[in-house]
Amino acid sequence: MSDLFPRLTGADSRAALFVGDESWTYAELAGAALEHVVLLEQTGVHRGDRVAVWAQPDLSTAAAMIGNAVAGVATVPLDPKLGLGELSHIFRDSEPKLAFCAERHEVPHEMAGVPSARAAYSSESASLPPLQVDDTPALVLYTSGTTGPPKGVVLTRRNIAANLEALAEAWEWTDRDTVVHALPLIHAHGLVLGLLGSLRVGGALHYVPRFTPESIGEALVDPRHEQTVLFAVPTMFHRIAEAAEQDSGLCEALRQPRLLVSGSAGLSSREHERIQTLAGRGVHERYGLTETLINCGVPASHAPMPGYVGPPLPGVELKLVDDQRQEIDAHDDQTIGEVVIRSAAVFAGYLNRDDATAAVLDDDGWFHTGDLATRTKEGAIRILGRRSTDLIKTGGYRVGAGEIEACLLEHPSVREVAVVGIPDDDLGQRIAAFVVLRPGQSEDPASLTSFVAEHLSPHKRPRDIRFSTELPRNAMGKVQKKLLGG
Ligand code: MCA
Ligand code: AMP
Repeated sequence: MSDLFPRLTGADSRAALFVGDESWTYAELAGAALEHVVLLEQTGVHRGDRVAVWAQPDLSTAAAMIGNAVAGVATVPLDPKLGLGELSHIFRDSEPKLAFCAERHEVPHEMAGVPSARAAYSSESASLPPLQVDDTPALVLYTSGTTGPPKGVVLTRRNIAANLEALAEAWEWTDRDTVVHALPLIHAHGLVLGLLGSLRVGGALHYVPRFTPESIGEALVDPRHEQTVLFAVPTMFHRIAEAAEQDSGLCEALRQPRLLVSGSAGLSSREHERIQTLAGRGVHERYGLTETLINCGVPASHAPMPGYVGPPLPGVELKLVDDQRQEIDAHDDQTIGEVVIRSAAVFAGYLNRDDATAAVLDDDGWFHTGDLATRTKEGAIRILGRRSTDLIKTGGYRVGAGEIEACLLEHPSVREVAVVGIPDDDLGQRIAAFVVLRPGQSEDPASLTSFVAEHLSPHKRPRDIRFSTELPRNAMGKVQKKLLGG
């Protein structure tokens, strides 16, 4: 398919999007996207520019993102929970020509220097011109690294189309499916797979604005849907399982979807078993990164494989390499190597960060993920951890320890700090900060957590603050995070 969203080109009255109690057909979404294109013209936005979109749970948010694509403009999605420090970094780095917010929602922070626009599109029926699958940047997704502020991952139309095509094949994903999810519309999982994936296959997305197990259960049994597929992170499956064990209605709802898909972090065998018992079917896991999109997945035609993320998707080349980046040709499910990936979905680079891009993407197009894994003789991949303890996965969010450390070091009472991820049944890892205060200072943990919350998104707040008199260091003076549980 050389058109990114064929069903928006020949737009019809088939449902495309459900948000809360509202819904739009493909023709209405196309009409709304064209209204956004007019707004872009009126505000002097041109092809090749970037436009930020506050990712509020609203039909107009989707229209703005699709309209941006029609205008040849890359979308920079903004988390409505972004801290002011993060927002100024994103605006400085991506220099958007406009920041759009759906009219019914508050703009969380206004920023001088970036014009803002509000609109509620009225959804007149229309069709879009074809969106050529080419190397036009479509999205800039901000994601944390081990150090420094988040980097903008540039994904092109070709990256997105290639990955969605591979997933559609692996999951037998068609226009009969309505994806149900409650993920934020700022990351690959909720935005690329959930929203753009549903539109590309010509199916529908039922977006649940705020995750609760009950709201997911209601969406799964919504009579408007022919068949559903659930996308969620392990924390959500954990909470759904906890609730379903006490709620037979929810348990019944969990039996309805054609496919249950987990990703963004590893789903423990315990949660796999719980869902299998409750739903009478298991969870199909898949593995990816913002920079590569999804690399591996258990195919729908295959039984779920607890502990494994399946083989590489069609069109994805995967190698395991050692510390010297030499290939390890092992298929024994024992030998551990770093996962490196080559595919048409691998990103175009970090925005304004050629140095950081060169560190992970080699001259032959192989992307070094930092994830450690084994491979079975059938080719199934088992993710075992990451090379760096400084990347934390909490609730499926990637959080760089360095970003939180830098924030806490701005606090006048803090002399030293080390941030680590500690294993957590619910979040996978929870963020813990080990803090050494300046002599004579005293602070309570809540004041430090609030300090982080003033600058960064809520999910970056440490759940544990532990005070100590010094941090464990090696002979070179480097903090020994392993001794702190990280
Ligand atoms: C958090 N809270 C806190 C603290 N930390 N309050 C006080 N002190 C703290 N230290 C706040 C939360 O912000 C929330 O606030 C409230 O406490 C309740 O928290 P909780 O119920 O635990 O919910 P949550 O932690 O906010 O959310 C859990 C979640 C969320 C819904 C599972 O983590 C989530 O949406 N995760 C999805 C991440 C994702 O989409 N990742 C995809 C990356 P309030 O109630 O005000 O909100 S893309 C990717 O990874 C690749 C490509 C892939 O493979 O998919
Ligand atoms: P992000 O860029 O937020 O997309 O995070 C990507 C990281 O999430 C990967 O490098 C992995 O460490 C982790 N990840 C994603 N899916 C899985 C999975 N199914 N199992 C284990 N880790 C995963």
